[in-house]
Amino acid sequence: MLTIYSDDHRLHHGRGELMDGVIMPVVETPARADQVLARVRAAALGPVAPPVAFGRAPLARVHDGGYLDFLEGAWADWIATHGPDTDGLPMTWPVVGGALRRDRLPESIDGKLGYYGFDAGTPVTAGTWKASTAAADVALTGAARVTDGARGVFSLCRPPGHHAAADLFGGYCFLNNAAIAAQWLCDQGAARVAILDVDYHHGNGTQAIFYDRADVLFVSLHADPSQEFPYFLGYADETGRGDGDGFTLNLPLRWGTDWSGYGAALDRALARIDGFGPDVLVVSLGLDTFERDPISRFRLRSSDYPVMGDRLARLRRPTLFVFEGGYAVDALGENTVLLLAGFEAAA
Ligand code: 6XA
Ligand code: ZN
Repeated sequence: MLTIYSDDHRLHHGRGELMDGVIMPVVETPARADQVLARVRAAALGPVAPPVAFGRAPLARVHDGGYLDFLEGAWADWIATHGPDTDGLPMTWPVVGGALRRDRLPESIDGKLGYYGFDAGTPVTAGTWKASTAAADVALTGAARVTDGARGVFSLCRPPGHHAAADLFGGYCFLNNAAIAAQWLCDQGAARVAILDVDYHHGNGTQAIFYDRADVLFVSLHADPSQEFPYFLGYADETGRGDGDGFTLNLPLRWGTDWSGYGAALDRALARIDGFGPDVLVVSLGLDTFERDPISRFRLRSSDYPVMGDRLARLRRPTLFVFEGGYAVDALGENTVLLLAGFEAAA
């Protein structure tokens, strides 16, 4: 399987995130992608190629123009106010319901961070924009190889993307790599694209981007948002809206879920995708379902990932894997490659 990868991910290296009541060292580190790449090479999964630069147009098909301008200039704005010794983090938010307003974009960088960011765990750094645009290019280049006829391609994106909405960053995500690739595939002529999100966390950004649409099916297995981040989206009663009614399927699972519960939910997800009949499958590939993940509470084992890859291959669709979360760094490369190799073996 071809892997698309860019060293530019290392330009995004946050110092701290607010977790458990204190600023802690970030868990979303460059070592994650480095470790996965090393394992891709050691296991001889296939060739590794750099991305092609697609520019701003495919980003603007998914993200708000004002949001892209903000992200591009956020670090310069931050250091003009606060200097370069800390990263940009929001701390005041325009809550829903009208008690605070979201119809005014503040001129202050602290105001802008709260306007466009939804958590205090996603630091904006000197290299965030460059790394994020490179990650989008990694996803788009993978999508292009799929349209060229590849059966499966792995886009090793970092930073991840599935929490980023049209005009929101959070959950370590800035640009929604999977959504940008899915929209690009639609723009190239795909009539139906399915996105299967197997990250431990709900892909709230991806769901929101496609919530009104019948041409992009969003199916997600994730920790019950009543227990887990992002808390405010990802419930089973969210099924789409308007034309998109019936084209979102959320399968929330309780803390402690192991393969017995996960595999059954995966079969439901795959049956829905099969019924949809997509031209292309985009998999938001998070490996934070692993039993030793430091911030997650599912109990999947390494031996479960080849089985997952095998089942994905049995859909018999051209498939783009877009890397998302996973923080048990010592096992992350192994688990990722086990899944992708399981896919290849059955494809
Ligand atoms: C809260 C947890 C962020 C989750 C990030 C993630 N700081 N999403 O892995 O898939
Ligand atoms: Zn995650």
